[in-house]
Order: sequence, then C-alpha cells, then structure tokens
Amino acid sequence: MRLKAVSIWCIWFGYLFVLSLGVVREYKFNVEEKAHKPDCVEHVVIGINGEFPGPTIQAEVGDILHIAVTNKLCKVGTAIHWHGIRQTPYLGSIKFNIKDAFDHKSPPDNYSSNYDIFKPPLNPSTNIGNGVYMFQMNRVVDLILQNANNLAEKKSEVHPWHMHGHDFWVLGYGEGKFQPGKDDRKLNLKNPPFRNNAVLFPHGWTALRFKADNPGVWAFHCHIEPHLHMGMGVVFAEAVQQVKNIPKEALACGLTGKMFRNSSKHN
Ligand SMILES: [Cu+2]
Repeated sequence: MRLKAVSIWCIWFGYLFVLSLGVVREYKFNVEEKAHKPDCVEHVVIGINGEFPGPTIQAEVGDILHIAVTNKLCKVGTAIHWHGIRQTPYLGSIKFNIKDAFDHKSPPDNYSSNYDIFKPPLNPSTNIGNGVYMFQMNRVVDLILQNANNLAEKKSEVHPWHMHGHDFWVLGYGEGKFQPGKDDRKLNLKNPPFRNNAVLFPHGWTALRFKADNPGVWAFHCHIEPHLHMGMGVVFAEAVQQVKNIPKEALACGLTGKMFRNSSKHN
C-alpha cells in the first residue's frame, strides 16, 4: 500500500475525518516557541514538539487521523493549514452533478454600491454560504478585492490573498474604494507581475486577472489562517467536466463519499 506523507505547516486544534476502512492514528502536537537557525541566524521560531520544521504525519489511504494540538505560545492564537489533503467534496459533486451537496446558485458578483468602506459594517453578522464561482474553460476573470473597515472604528487590516491552481496577474492597487470607469483606466495591462499571492492593503483595493485554463476546483483565500476560517475565502470551479479520473481519495466525504461507495463509474 502506498504511504502518504502529510506535512504540517501551521497549527490548529482539530480532527480530520476520512472515509475509512483503515486504522485510527493518534497524534499530539504541542506548539511552542524555540530558538533555531533556519537561515544561519538564530531566531525565535514556532516549532512542534520541539522540532522545526514540524513532524511528519504518516498514514495509509483510508486511515482516520486524530490530531490534538495544544497552543503553548504565550500570547497569540494560531491556526493549522493542511496541504495535500482534499477536504471538500466540490470536485466530485460538480463532476457527478450531485445537486444537493452545496448551493448551486452563484455567489454574488459584487457588493452593495453604497457600502461605506471607512465605517464598521452596518450588519456585523456573518453571511454563510457554500456557493462556488463556476467558469468555463479559458474564461478570463478579473477580480477586484476591496478592503473595508473592521468592526472597530478606523481600523482595517492587511490581507495576503492566495490562489490555488493558478498564478494571476496583479493589475494594480489603490487606496479607498475602487471606482469603476476611473480606477480601471490606470491598471497595468502591459506588463503586470505574475504571482499567486497579492496583498490587499487597509482601506484599499487590489485588481487581479487570471485565465480559467486549469480544470479543477480551487480555493482563493486570505492566507492569514484565522481569517480563512472566519470565512475570508471563495471557491472557483473551472471546466470541471474536463477533469479526467478523480482519485478515490478526493471523493471520501459527504455525498461524494456515498456515491463513491455505491458506484465505480468515476474510475
Ligand atoms: Cu486576512
């Protein structure tokens, strides 16, 4: 059987559930500061169980991982970020046209034009949704990320936005509220930098462009992990019907998991 290695980069408290016929593997991680020289100069770094980089989790396909993480940092909260694990059923749900796995109505393309980005939001309640932006193959997508005020007066934070599955062109940045018809004339369409991370400055905007030419389902999110977990992220699905065989591990949960157990037509 194939062993899968999963590297831990950041920390969160949680459990990972995977459709399983395998064994339960228990891990306990203490997250704490330690002195280390990752670039030959001693720094205080964040380690796990005294190690930097952190330990490797090893599991076989179908195992269940129980990971208890204890934050022993003195002053800050922290978050865990998993790479290499497919946690959403979106890919299989879209590919196999499972209608009730998520809201198929597209999320909104814009926000209210009278939103005052310099004031705390009038409605501080979170809107919850699981819709997906769906794009046909080779569609060119322009994004304006608009920052706004926090819940506290006169406060706005930096957000580093990161896209999976793509690099994108950074067409420009600006202060205040993006003004269509004015700010878009100043965008750099000749030689914009090509990145997969871009900063969204406080009370400012960032303009990005990418071409939907990579069939799959991709996250686009703020890379400050607590912000992502609070909802600062969206999902893009591109030409999913052009994705060929989906690995069975990607179909392990939710309705796609049930379908996987009842059918073998995806292989
Ligand atoms: Cu953020």
